Amino acid sequence: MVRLILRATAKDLGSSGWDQYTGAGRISSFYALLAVMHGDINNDTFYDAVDINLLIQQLFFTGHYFHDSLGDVNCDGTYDSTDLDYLIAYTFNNGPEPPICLKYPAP
Ligand SMILES: [Ca+2]
Ligand SMILES: [Ca+2]
Repeated sequence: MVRLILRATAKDLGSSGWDQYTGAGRISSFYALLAVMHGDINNDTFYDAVDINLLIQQLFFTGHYFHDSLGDVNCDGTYDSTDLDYLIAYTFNNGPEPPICLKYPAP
């Protein structure tokens, strides 16, 4: 799983896709961490009411509290009220765990 995440979030170098000289490209620890951290907005390794509160703050009030992809709990490429519903369902109603997001391109 770690290899999959590192490959999927690496910045492609050289020929498009995997090649013998640069492999999958340059590892991006930032995007690799984002792939597994989204939803855990305060980065304390738990999904809880604090994360829900942070998402509410960014969705409905002024301010920008976290990288946009951290709020994309359902991995659809944006954060909105459906991510809030997803996080609430997981935290309080035994909903599905937030998936690993591999779609964010490496910088
Ligand atoms: Ca958290
Ligand atoms: Ca989303």
